[in-house]
Amino acid sequence: MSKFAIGDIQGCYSEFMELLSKIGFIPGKDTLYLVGDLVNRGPNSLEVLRYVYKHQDSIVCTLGNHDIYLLARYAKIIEAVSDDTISDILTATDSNLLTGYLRNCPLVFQDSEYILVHAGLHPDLSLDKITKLNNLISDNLKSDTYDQFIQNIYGNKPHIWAKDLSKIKQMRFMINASTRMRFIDTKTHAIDYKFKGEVFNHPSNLTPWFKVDKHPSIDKKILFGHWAALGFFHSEEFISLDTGCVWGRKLTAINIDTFEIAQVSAI
Ligand SMILES: [Mn+2]
Repeated sequence: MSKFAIGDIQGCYSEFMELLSKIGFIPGKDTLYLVGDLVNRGPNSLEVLRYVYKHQDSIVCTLGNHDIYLLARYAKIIEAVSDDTISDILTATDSNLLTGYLRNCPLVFQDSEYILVHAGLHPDLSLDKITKLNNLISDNLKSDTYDQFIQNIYGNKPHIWAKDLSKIKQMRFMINASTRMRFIDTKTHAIDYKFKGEVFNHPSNLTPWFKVDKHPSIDKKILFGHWAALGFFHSEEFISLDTGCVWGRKLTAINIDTFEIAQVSAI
């Protein structure tokens, strides 16, 4: 009964299978936490999604920006971006089941020790607020009118949190924070969408979201991905899991009971 967490897979199915065999993952016995971005940019997104769908009873997955992109493409809300690699999912005979699975994944998942999220938790949102917005967004994604919902939540604004935002703007902010955020403005905590570089070489007005004092109600360790340039790190409060497999680097798993790490190189 081991519990593992794995970073951004992004269609790297061969490496995913190699890593699962390396850690000895047994579906039905072990549990696997995935931080999202199962699909896109890599070569075998459809196979990754089918594996996760098949073993969903042993897997917890939070949504990443590329997973939401897939839902938006499936709902025909946006046009294809030139480097996307998800067209075989859109035309697959089981596309409805696979996207249906993603629509049932949360943005944020908590157990007694960990919080799982793709990009991060915004420091201006209390854990209570995060939980409420997470549930509200899940209800909308599961509903029959999810395509209209996705249309409403697509966009960069608002990038600054305010308590008096309308519900839809609160949800848009929450989705962007939990699936896209890396740096935020040191003063306003505005989400920055431009700078994707190294943590030690960032503009002085920006700070990584996890370096801001987090809300005192968040007393669990946060497992996150989305930030290939950051790579793996494990601190008192955070485990960063995206080690850039799709960019030719590594796919990383951590046993979250023993903190043992396993990695495979990109093929
Ligand atoms: Mn991402």
